[in-house]
Amino acid sequence: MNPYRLSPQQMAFFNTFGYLAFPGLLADRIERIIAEFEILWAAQGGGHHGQAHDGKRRSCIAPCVDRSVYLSTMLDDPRLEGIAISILGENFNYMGSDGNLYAGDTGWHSDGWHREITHIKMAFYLDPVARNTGCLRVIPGSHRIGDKFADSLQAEVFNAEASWTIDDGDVPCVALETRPGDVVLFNHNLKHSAFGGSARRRMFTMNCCQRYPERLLPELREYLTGAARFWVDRAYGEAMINTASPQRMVHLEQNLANDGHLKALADKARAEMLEPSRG
Ligand SMILES: O=C(O)CCC(=O)C(=O)O
Repeated sequence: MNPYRLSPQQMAFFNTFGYLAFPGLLADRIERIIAEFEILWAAQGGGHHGQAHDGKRRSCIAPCVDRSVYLSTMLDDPRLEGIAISILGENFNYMGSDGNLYAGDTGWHSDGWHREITHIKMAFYLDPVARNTGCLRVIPGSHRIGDKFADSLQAEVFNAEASWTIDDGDVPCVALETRPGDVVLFNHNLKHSAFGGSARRRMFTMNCCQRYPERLLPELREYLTGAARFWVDRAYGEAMINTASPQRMVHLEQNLANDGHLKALADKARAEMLEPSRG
């Protein structure tokens, strides 16, 4: 059994505020992780889908870690797996990964608005980032759907100027400043953003969620349709699937059993879009 677990206090913090930070958690692996990340970009022409990164628009690789045998092992890392198990249960689902060269700000948003199933994102920033140089900013407690505070924010934060006569960058928040090797994690419902980063701000993410009960499988299939805009045919990349141990497969199995509709949707996206989505 994986012995790594969050403490009751970390769990309470996550439940109340919607995020956690783990300074230095992957310091022992970060050099190789960055090297493998750069190999993926080189294989993709340096930027988005065979183009150079122009420093003006976000370039994206999706799936990201799934394309690399080494990066796929991050899902087996007992520290990351133990964190996900603590929040989501032993049989949590891995929900994919994106790799990014950001350029410019990311406005306030949630990654989902999930009422029943908890979804989390682990984010890995590969350069030192601070409040005004592109670190992740979060609004604590904004993930709690049904809570008056979170619901008011959901109605007002997408236009801070009109709602409160303030700039997006002045919305009260916590700035999760990080160095390479740190890990930050948040509930998908949590409002988050980033401001003032460089023209090649490197980060990638890994998403995980609770296993879906049978009655909510249509919702899981709907979630998976979101991958079609990246022109991917399956829920996971080949390296992730082909090198999966039985333990890793626990976290892949439910999506692999429910992604049969994805290829047709990805084919449609390939026919209709000039390039895969940038995010
Ligand atoms: O670092 C950023 O620009 C924001 C990241 C983000 O919004 C996300 O990964 O969902």
